[in-house]
Amino acid sequence: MSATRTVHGACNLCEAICGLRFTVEGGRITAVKGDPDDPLSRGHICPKALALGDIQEDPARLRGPVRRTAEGWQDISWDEAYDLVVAKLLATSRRYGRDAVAVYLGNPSVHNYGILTHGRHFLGQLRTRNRYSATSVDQLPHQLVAHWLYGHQLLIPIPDIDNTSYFLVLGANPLASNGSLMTVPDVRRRLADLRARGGKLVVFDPRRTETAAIADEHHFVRPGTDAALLFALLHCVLADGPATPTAGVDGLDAVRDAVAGFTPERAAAVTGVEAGVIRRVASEFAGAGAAACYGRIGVSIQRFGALSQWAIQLLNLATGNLDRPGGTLFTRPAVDLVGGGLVGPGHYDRWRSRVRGLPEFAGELPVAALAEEMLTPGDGQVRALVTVAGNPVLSTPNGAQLDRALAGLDFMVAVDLYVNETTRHADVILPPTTALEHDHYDLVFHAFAVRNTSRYSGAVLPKPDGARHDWEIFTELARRYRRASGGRRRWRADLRRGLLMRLRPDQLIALGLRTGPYRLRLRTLRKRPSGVDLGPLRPSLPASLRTPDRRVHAAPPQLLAALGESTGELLTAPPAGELRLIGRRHLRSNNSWMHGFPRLTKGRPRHHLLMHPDDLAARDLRDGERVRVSSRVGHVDVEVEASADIMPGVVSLPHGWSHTRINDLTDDAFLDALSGNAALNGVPVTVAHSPAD
Ligand SMILES: Nc1nc2c(c(=O)[nH]1)N[C@H]1C(S)=C(S)[C@@H](COP(=O)(O)OP(=O)(O)OC[C@H]3O[C@@H](n4cnc5c(=O)[nH]c(N)nc54)[C@H](O)[C@@H]3O)O[C@H]1N2
Ligand SMILES: Nc1nc2c(c(=O)[nH]1)N[C@H]1C(S)=C(S)[C@@H](COP(=O)(O)OP(=O)(O)OC[C@H]3O[C@@H](n4cnc5c(=O)[nH]c(N)nc54)[C@H](O)[C@@H]3O)O[C@H]1N2
Ligand code: SF4
Ligand SMILES: [Mo]
Repeated sequence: MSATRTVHGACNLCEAICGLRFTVEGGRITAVKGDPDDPLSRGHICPKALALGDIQEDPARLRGPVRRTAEGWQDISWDEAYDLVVAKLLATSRRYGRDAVAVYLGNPSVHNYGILTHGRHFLGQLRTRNRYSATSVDQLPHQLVAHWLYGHQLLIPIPDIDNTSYFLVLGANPLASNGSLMTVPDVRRRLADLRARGGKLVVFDPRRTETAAIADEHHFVRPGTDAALLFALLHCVLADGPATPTAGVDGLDAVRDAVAGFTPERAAAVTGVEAGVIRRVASEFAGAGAAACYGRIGVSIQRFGALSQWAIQLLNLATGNLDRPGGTLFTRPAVDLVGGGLVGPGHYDRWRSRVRGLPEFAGELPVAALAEEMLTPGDGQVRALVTVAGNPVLSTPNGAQLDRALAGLDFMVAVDLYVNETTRHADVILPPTTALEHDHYDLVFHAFAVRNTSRYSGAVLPKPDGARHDWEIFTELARRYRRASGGRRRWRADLRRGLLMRLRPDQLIALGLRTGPYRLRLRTLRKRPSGVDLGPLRPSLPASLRTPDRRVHAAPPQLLAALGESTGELLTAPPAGELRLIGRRHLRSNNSWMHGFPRLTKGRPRHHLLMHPDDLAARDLRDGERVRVSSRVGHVDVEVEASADIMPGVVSLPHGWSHTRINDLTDDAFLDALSGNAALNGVPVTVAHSPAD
């Protein structure tokens, strides 16, 4: 005998941030639908949203703190857990120095606003230089380039997909991912609309993806060679010179000189894209009137991630498409992280990692260095770890090495809902409430959306007795750590911080909205749970820039120098017969988790290695057989699937699976040199019969 309610909510699983309507019966979710009144997602929903209910019910999900003992996991009280964590971390820091405690923040932490608002109260107190996150296996090149060109790491221009007439996409598959650094729910319909109004979609990807399949044109490009392709496109655009660049841009002359050697013919030999195609795409892009070039994971987690992301910005700038409707524009979010000064502009190379000397960015070191920092003895060796919402054993390069390194730590604590391949090493796991049990405001992804909107969602389900939100866990750890470390006096003096810590996330959001560009009230948003529409992306230059002179710096010295140093390598064709490994995503899976829910994993297997039939034949391999994929750092045995949809010379494995771990093949020494971002795509591998068979 339970009432049925319909409750508005949001999906926080991917960057599309769809508005949802949940049917709740007797405390359980019995149906989930897309919210047609949401001004951004317009009713869109994907199969993963249904899994929000599965996570809620999942018996494997942790409901209270646990401690690892010789006999297995043991329930402990929150009090015991907090005290143990604080005592152990403090002891490590006192004995070996602050840098002996490392932190890894995983992807879901940017989808959970309480972690963003309150995580720093605790993590900041650790004052360690060993801070790591998913950023350096993801969008670090975008942030570095934005920092240099536009003066702030989060000033990332977003494609105006709803108004563009030429959409040039490299290394992204929004039909599977639902968009990234381009929050774009309902992307299939938006791309159909683009084509219906006579626009063109052109995709460069080593695999004929779901997105490539609906494009006007798809071209294979050899993994890791996009920078050569992009500089050749730029070479054509700048040499032909019909387009008018965006106003207020400095440095394009230096760029023209720097890309002089990137002729379409030379780029063709490296990339596998015909010179004629490069010439034609360049001239169509420059002549389209409103065009947007966009590149995502495929061109970020690779050898030349920063140069590729720079080249993408340059292509948009040089053709006047930056800050133009239908081109790429900065957003104007209701809580303004950039303009409101809530996130700093970023800084580069203020310090370096101890062992390999990799540069920090915005206070974080590249996660490819984490395992060696644990395994290499000496002053500053990492001996304890805090992970938050992540699974770096599956998500970061040479995961097997990290797995070994974690086993040797003195202490580890994880704030996570699950025991996973990483948190199984933790001494203590502190599980927070689920996404349905807390309220939500999307601090990050409104800021990267193709339309300005704002939405606050209350909790869908009540918080269970004894449960803790992520932000409450951090607040309590912060209090106890402060007390135990004797920092109380300084803390009292630091009034502003103290006040901020006393506010709940929704109170902070209320402040951010009130002082933001639309002066919104949280009260208004509470009354309109589908969200409010704040209009399309609009030109905002030069006011939105954060460079001191309010001009775009198209040719930062570091990027120019890196281009000069890499030109030789960029224009050298890879050795014949080499196989390069790339990753892929599927609509029904989400990074390293949610592979355990039958409703998402039913149907045909999706973990196979995709390989071109010619490459199979050349190695005497058969479709469906188990093969061994080997790289410098490890090997994986997996079934191979013949596919003409993959470029010859390329193989693809999905990312995030626990039994075919792609990151046991990716290499912690294979990086984007400039940013330190892991080059998880384009890894040289060999494929042969599996010795096990
Ligand atoms: N080879 C290859 N590797 C890749 C990629 C690739 O394309 N190819 N992609 C990279 C990218 S882009 C990313 S972002 C990373 C992602 O990799 P990670 O940073 O490791 O993130 P996830 O796998 O999403 O982390 C999942 C964990 O977060 C926990 N979690 C979920 N929600 C919450 C919450 O609200 N609070 C807390 N405390 N915990 C929560 C889950 O229980 C789960 O254990 O992987 C990267 N690795
Ligand atoms: N369903 C689902 N959605 C997700 C996620 C998920 O795991 N599942 N993860 C979320 C996260 S954390 C992120 S960061 C986004 C990522 O969003 P996307 O970037 O759209 O992610 P992918 O689908 O991995 O697409 C990357 C594409 O790059 C191609 N590629 C690989 N190497 C190269 C290369 O060298 N050059 C070029 N040109 N292409 C290359 C691959 O073939 C693939 O098609 O997705 C988010 N959305
Ligand atoms: S597209 Fe992303 S945000 Fe939308 S329902 Fe699916 S997982 Fe959730
Ligand atoms: Mo990501």
